[in-house]
Amino acid sequence: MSRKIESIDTLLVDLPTIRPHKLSMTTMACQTMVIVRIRQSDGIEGVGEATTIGGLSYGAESPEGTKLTIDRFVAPLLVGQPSDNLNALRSLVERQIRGNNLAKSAIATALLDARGKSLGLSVAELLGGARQSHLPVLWVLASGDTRKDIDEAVRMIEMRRHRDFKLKIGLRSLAEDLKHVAGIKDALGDSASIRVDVNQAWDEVTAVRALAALAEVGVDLVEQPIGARESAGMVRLAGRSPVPVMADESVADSQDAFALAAAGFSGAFALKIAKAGGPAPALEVAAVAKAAGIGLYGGTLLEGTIGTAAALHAWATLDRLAWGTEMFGPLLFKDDIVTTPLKFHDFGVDLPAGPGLGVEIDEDKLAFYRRPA
Ligand code: MUC
Ligand code: MG
Repeated sequence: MSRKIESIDTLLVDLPTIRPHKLSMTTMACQTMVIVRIRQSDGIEGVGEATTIGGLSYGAESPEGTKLTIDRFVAPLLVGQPSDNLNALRSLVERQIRGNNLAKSAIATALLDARGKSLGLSVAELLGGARQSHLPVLWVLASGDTRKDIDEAVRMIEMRRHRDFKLKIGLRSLAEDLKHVAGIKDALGDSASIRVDVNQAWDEVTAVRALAALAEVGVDLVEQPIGARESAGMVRLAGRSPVPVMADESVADSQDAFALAAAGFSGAFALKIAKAGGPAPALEVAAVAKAAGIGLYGGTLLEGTIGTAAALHAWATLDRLAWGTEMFGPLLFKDDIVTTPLKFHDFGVDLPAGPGLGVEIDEDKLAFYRRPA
């Protein structure tokens, strides 16, 4: 049966965080989600989500801009088109719309959800099939306070919710950051893996000194120490660092991945569906990494449950995630807009069962948290 895309609606949802989340470029007290609802002519609805961090402070696309891009440019292109061929729809969008990968990711997610529901298949099945149904999940310690971070980590380990932790650094002086990281590593010892994310805050000279000191302290991984566009510096740092270096903001899509790999980058890539423009393009980044021998990490832009589920379906299809995942987004928010939250246990999360994403919107919660139109 040939189904058509009948309508595409977007709305903004603001969910408060459980505590301030401090990164080098912003402190979050709330997360804004762009929720996309795509209705097919057979009545089936697919949902998608796009988020970023701190308005325009993390990336070049804001939630408000993403909503506008979808309403003004993507929806008119797609409404009325047959909804069954996702590759044809992707080509249509890619031909007409440059960049705007957050918008593309939310749309691709909603189309996959609708297609999965039409066929009775999960999104992971549409992407070739899951190789794992329980994925490891790290927690980010970002209260800004060493004592509070230690207490939070201890609680997480006791609950068997997380045992890998990422610390957000780069806002304070290097000396203060090193004291903070060493304090947490000393308190947790070998019961936890400690990684840090600098979110581009250092220059290369600072990074050289910092990488050596962080290795001394026992940190397992350093994410994005320098600017997103300083690819040559990322290659140099990864080549000389005593601790593995992960590219995050430097690697959005498969072309970035290829350029870094071809320039000799060794280390790890953080995959994000939002950066790449959807689950399928994010898996293309993974294919380049695999060919280049670069380790993978299932990354988040702090999506809520809908976006997190979409990413989990993609990461579950991979044969190896050397650094696990950080798909904890829904746990950072005080509430949720789905009927059944994701199940986090035993240091990981269960892949939601299909069809589609395997998650359903709670209309009352959505009505409560949505921004007035
Ligand atoms: C980032 O840069 O990794 C992921 C977890 C978190 O707390 O922030 C994000 C973004
Ligand atoms: Mg990062």
